[in-house]
Amino acid sequence: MGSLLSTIDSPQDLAGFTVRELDQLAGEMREAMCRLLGTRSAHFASNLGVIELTLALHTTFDFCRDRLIWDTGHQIYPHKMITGRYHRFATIRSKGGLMGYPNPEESPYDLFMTGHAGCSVSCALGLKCGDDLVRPDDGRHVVAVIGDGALASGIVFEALNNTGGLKKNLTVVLNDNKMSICPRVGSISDHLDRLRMTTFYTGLKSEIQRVLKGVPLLGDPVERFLTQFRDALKAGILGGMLFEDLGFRYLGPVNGHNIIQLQKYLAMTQTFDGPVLVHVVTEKGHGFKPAVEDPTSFHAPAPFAHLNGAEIEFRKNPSRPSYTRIARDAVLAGLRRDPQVAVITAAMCQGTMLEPAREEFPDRFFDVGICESHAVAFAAGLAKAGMRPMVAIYSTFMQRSYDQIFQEMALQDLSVVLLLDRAGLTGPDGPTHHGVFDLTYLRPLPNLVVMAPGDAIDLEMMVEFALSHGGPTAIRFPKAVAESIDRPPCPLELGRAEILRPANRRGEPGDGVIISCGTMLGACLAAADRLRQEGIELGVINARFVKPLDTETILQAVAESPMVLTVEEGALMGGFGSAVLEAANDAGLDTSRIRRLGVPDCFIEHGERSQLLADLRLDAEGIADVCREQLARRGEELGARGEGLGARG
Ligand SMILES: Cc1ncc(C[n+]2csc(CCOP(=O)(O)OP(=O)(O)O)c2C)c(N)n1
Repeated sequence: MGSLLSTIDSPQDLAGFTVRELDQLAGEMREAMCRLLGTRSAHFASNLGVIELTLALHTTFDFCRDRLIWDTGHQIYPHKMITGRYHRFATIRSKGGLMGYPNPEESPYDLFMTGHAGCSVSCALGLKCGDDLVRPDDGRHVVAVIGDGALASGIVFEALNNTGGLKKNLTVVLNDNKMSICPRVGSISDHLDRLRMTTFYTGLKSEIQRVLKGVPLLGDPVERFLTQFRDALKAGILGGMLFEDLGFRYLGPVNGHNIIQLQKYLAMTQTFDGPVLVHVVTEKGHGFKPAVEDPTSFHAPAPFAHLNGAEIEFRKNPSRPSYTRIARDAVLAGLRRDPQVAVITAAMCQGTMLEPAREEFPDRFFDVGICESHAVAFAAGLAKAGMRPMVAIYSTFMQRSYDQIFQEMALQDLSVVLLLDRAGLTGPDGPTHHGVFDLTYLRPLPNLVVMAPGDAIDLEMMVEFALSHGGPTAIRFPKAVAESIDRPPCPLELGRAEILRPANRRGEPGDGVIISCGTMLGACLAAADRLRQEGIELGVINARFVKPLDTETILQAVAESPMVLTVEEGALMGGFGSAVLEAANDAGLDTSRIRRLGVPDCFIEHGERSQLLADLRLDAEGIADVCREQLARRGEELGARGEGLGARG
């Protein structure tokens, strides 16, 4: 048989496909996934697991008009392949290419641009209610597909509760592959494990309850026996009791790799009145043995080369450690040093490299699932009880816990350490994952100390400092290979910046100063080196603390320098540069000499991190250019006023 996949421009092309043809198509989609992973890192195992489900959904519903939301969106590749994007599939996650997540700009089949877990049921319910109000005669079906990992998020239960109460016709497909990125955690996963054991159940709870109500309750001990008997009967028969009690009809468990079965039960959902949950059992990595055997490593693996069909070899990763690894090692050192130290992750044990902490300190390591707000409030509880908790969450996902950072952590002045990994531009994941807003949202919170290490040496010291500090702290670091800048040791002191090159040399004012926030420090030093060769002498300051800001050092630099450039890998609005501007303005200094470099007020696309940074001039070349520009502008201004650069102060 020839290639079917290349002939599919839209799901309509699947009409009339036989089961054999759909199975062949599924095989071709798997091959396309493997070819992709030969070139770049991408979400792999989750996508392999939903190929049959995707085909069944698109052959049962008409998503030209019906609505489909994939929770999180990392498992959208098969959907992209059959919704007119196969010819561009090889470009996925590269700059200018397809996004690795749903993107309404690419296709009307993608309704929301998403990447954070847990919002599918809420959005689907909103769509259903909206459609019922705006186009009540259309009878559109609305489907949300959610993984068992995302299911345990608090917001999902808010949505299930709301849906059950509204009794809306909504289909939730629970894609149960027994895994989050790491094995799923918590009691809901135990519940799902029990459900997987049961035989198919169609959710006729109301009928069964009628029968059960007929069982008479007599006096003790017969009453007790019958109550126990009734409960046992209920537990055995009402497989999906949790969902049924939330007002959903439960269908399942259904084999998620059998397209015919899937089509049958998905079609059945269209005939019911009220919300339905279809429990689909899939295998993460299905069809690719190494991924089935190790779904965690194959969630989003590094590019690999095939060997003998089944065996694979990963292309080499850089041997230098990442900032994540430096932070992890400092966390481990803290756990070893002090029995009161604990560490919490929200389903990102692998991404935060905390597996050794999980193995070595099972009592003080907590994976709370995809529940970031709970993670921070839980840490606050630990701190109140006398522990020293550290919460390792990516900057972008930490946004979920903002209210708990404010209320349970900062307002109580509790010693919780936030480790904001992936702060800055994260690269191929794109706008849903860039961690650029944390300084803006953390800065206004009283009590909170906010740090950004200039390099690996700083990061190590900051973790140690945070653990000994008697109040809430946050440390942000990027997704990058760690740099260690060669310089004399400079101990970390609360609210103190580090001067690497004085703005003022031997009593002579220099041409300006660069104030670096975070790991842009290396690029700032390199820019200063380049400019020195051109006769431009710049000072370089490593801010270290965003809050409290070292106003003494920074304001002195502003007062003495004709040009000040702040550099940060984060949103300009409300970020570090804003803090410098505010402080200078409060002190009555001339702020026109300050220029800020960072992420402007727009969402940044996906692409290699280095490319994206260069586009924003956040590399040595860009920083040097901005300095030249600013110095030229300043010179013109002073010239127009008849002052020379000698009147720098
Ligand atoms: C709010 C939030 N926290 C963390 C993540 C990181 N993350 C991406 S996929 C994933 C696992 C999702 O598991 P599941 O929903 O079961 O989907 P599967 O990959 O197993 O298909 C996690 C934790 C995220 N995308 N959003």
